[in-house]
Amino acid sequence: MIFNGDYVPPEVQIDWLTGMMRGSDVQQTAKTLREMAGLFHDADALRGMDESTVVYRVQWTEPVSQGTIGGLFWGSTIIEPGRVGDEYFMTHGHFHSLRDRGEYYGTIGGKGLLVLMDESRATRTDAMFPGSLHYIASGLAHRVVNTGDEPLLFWACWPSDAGHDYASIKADGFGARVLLRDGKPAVIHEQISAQL
Ligand code: PAN
Ligand code: ZN
Repeated sequence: MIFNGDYVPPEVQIDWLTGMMRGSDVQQTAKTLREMAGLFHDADALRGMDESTVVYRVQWTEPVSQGTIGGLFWGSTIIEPGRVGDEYFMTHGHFHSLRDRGEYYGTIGGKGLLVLMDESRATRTDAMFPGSLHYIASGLAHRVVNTGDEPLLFWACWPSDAGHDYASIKADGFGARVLLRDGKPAVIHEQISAQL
């Protein structure tokens, strides 16, 4: 059935070490500080920065249309080194719209932290370094933070029907932030307000 000629996957080439992708099907986006306003906790520090600064770039291929059950997407993300105030550059982060869809991340260069959060806001981090492989279990929101002084590059593979839920992260953030403390990155967990 799959060989009957109805479906020919698009040709794409990747450069493992730089994260570059080539092919007619490749899509790309660059996220600037302007688009990320509200995600960093220090609004004053953000106001003092050039809002056209690129925080990260994503390239990816969608060999089947979004929402297709059983397909896979593939892409790279490069996060620049930098901070807004004491908070390291990072991705937006998201839950998958279909919560029971997982993902793989694999790191090529740089160093950072993968921040994972479940629906109850319990949050933990995994170290990212060249060669680190991350199985992101279904139900976990995921964000990557570049804690190094060079670009952080990782590849990702995710289900074509996963979808991205950015709204809940924009509204409530993650349960922890990665901040510069005493000259090194520290994971600062949110204060849980007392329940009456
Ligand atoms: C990744 C991410 C990519 C950018 O491909 O989409 O790293 O991060 P944000 O989407 O949070 O801006 C992925 O997790 N796809 O599902
Ligand atoms: Zn994802």
